[in-house]
Amino acid sequence: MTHISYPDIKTKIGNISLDNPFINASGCACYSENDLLNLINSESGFYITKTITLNHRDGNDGPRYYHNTELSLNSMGLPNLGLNEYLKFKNNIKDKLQKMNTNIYDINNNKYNKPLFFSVGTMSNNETLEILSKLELELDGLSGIEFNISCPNIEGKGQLGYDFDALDSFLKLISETYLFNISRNNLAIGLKMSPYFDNYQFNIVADIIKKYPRLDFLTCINGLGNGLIINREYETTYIRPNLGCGGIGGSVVKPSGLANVYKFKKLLNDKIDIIGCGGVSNGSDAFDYILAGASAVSIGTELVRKGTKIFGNIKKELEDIMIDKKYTSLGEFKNNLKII
Ligand code: RRO
Repeated sequence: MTHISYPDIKTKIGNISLDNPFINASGCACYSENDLLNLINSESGFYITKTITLNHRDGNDGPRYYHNTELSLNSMGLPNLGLNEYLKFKNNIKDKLQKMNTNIYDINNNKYNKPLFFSVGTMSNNETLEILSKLELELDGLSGIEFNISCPNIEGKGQLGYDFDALDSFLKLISETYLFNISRNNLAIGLKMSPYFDNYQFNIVADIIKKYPRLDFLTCINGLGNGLIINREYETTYIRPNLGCGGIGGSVVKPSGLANVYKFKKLLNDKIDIIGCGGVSNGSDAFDYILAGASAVSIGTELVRKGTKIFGNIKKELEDIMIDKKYTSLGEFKNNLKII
């Protein structure tokens, strides 16, 4: 009988250890307590909330989400339950897990085995500071914070990621808070990035990021803003907000996602970990992102389409590719893309 030894797919974001590199893309299947419990019970390596604002938001009027086999289009407008509800969820997980038949809660060591990240909104500097002052008192059970500098769907508000001076001022402001003094071993801090398309943009943003060495990770990329999909039969848009335009996700954005991971990894080297996001639907997509420099991989559109069972499938597919290529750990091919 042949014995297959499974490759090691453990990884790290900052100093947070992960059993595997897979996470839900913020915004996908992570709005409600039930969504988050489903993620805990899935085979993802870690999980993240919908982007959180101080107060509850209903978001934009519907229809506001559409997908077909190749892509998704959304203009959700940041609907979320507000900070207090997500804090309540975080603080009650232990009780809930103890009641469920799950090995995610390790009773003997009194700890969770699946790191939780919060996605935090950046609607205004004052609001972000208020969120941070509350979070500073509530860090137990929180492993990471991803600041969303790239929401494409807030009417009247551009992306912080495209306003370089405002981005620098924002990072300076949060870098002076208590949060940035917390050890990397306890908390990973990162940014959900806008997609960039021009080398000038990559260089300028990388230079800004370098000024804040406590940043542990970048998640590249958020949806491609202002896409339009047309329903030809009815001669209408598919979604209602923003004249029918919204953020594009799914397999069509993968080349942009890969290039953003690859370019930032080249510009920032090992100073920062990258979570690859955009068009991941199978193990080959995940392999490509890791080869281009990603330490972890988010799943968005395909998670909404298939549900949390996608994590088990994609993990197995990545392991099979590694077995085929005789890789025994992610480090053997991560950031090893060769130019022909
Ligand atoms: O809620 C949204 O409309 C939304 C957000 Br905050 C985001 O970061 N990315 C996206 O595609 N939609």
